[in-house]
Amino acid sequence: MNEKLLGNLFTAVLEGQADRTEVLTRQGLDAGFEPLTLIDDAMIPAMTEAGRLFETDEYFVPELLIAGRAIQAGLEIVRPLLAGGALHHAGRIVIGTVQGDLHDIGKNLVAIMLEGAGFEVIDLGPDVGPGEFVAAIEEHRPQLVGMSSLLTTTMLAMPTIIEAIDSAGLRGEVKVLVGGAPLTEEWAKEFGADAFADNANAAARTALELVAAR
Ligand code: B1M
Repeated sequence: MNEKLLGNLFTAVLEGQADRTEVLTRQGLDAGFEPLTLIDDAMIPAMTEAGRLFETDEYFVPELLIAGRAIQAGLEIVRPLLAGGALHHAGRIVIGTVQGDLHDIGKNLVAIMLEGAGFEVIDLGPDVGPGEFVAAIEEHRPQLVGMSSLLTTTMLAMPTIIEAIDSAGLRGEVKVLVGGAPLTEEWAKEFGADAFADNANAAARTALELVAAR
């Protein structure tokens, strides 16, 4: 029964059935599944499969879009459970997906886990340019800045954004955490990020470490 529910949730996300994803997510929680099990064992694998189908020309952009909407619907259900009664005691982070990049599912998941770890998250959304990051740092004075990128082309915006933060005289005030599928730890360090995380849990853990090390 339990395995079947995970399988059904996987299919609902993969097929872009947002309503069914919501129902199955609620059923999963009622059946005693941990929120992270629903995410890690059904929702994320469905998005990975959608990406594989895209590569083999069985899925196209519209299918990715509706799968994206379905997973977001599921994430909204588990969000309050993961974010908990966040007290914002850990610090403040400004986060966004970089300029030219519309992928925000991973970034949203990272934001949820950061909230769960006690951060106040200022989420700038997708397609965020250097000027917007700088303005948000000036306005919100965070300890951390988080950048996400899912495209090999848009990840090249990260060094530019760090340069803009530097030029504005704010680099000493913030630690920069980056992530996204095409990035590597080595490359992130090379272009001047303070830390890289390859998943949402690691992002929350690393963010806490960065704040503690300040
Ligand atoms: Co696009 N897309 N997409 N897409 N898409 C990928 C990324 C791709 C790998 C698909 C493929 O070819 N297999 C490919 C990129 C190839 C490359 O650059 N190497 C691709 C492409 C090519 C494109 C377009 C160019 C397609 C086109 O138009 N021809 C286009 C670009 C649009 C743009 O951004 N300008 C495009 C568009 C889209 C949609 C808009 C339709 C949709 C996004 C909807 C949305 O996000 N709201 C979409 C989707 C859904 C995907 C796939 C299928 C799924 C991405 C996802 O949400 N994964 C993706 C294939 C894949 O990933 N297998 C693909 C689930 C998510 C939880 O994981 O985002 O990796 P992820 O986040 C993880 C980690 O990376 C990490 O933690 C997260 C949680 O564990 N992480 C961080 C992420 N950010 C972090 C930040 C951190 C720390 C960790 O610190 C701050």
